[in-house]
Amino acid sequence: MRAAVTAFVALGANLGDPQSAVADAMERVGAIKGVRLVRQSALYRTAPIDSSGPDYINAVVEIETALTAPALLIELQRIEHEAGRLRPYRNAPRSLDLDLLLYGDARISSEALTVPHPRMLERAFVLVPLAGIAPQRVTVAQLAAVRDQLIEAV
Ligand code: PH2
Ligand code: MG
Ligand code: MG
Repeated sequence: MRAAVTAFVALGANLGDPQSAVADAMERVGAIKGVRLVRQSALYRTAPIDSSGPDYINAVVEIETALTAPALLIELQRIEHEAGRLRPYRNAPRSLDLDLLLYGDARISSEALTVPHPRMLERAFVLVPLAGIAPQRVTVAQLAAVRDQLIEAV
């Protein structure tokens, strides 16, 4: 088996019952064959950023995985699809969004996938939960840069 890689996945939802969708998705990510759930953040209620509709519920999980990044992405997209995710337009309100933030220290730039996630440093809804479970991955300056964005633990 491939050596396990530590990766981080961001979860978000703002349609239907977003709290259940995110909690359920955390379990589903942990149930992917070749993935072990290492840590899960608290759930946070966050104001939409460059998006519309109700507040989001956001969280981040740390996993260990034997899957390649593209194989992991396919599994994450399957879980989004099973949660009823539609993609009518960019940043549309969604029943579930799963974004691969970090995959070891890999830098990936393909049509399907960019890692580290290109907008993660601009978003309190990623940095705050990430800092909660992996403080060594986020700096005080990065958190300070997003402190105007509304976010509260659920
Ligand atoms: N996701 C987006 C765009 N805007 N805003 C919040 N608060 N939470 C999100 O998960 C989110 C967003 C694109 O994926
Ligand atoms: Mg996203
Ligand atoms: Mg996404």
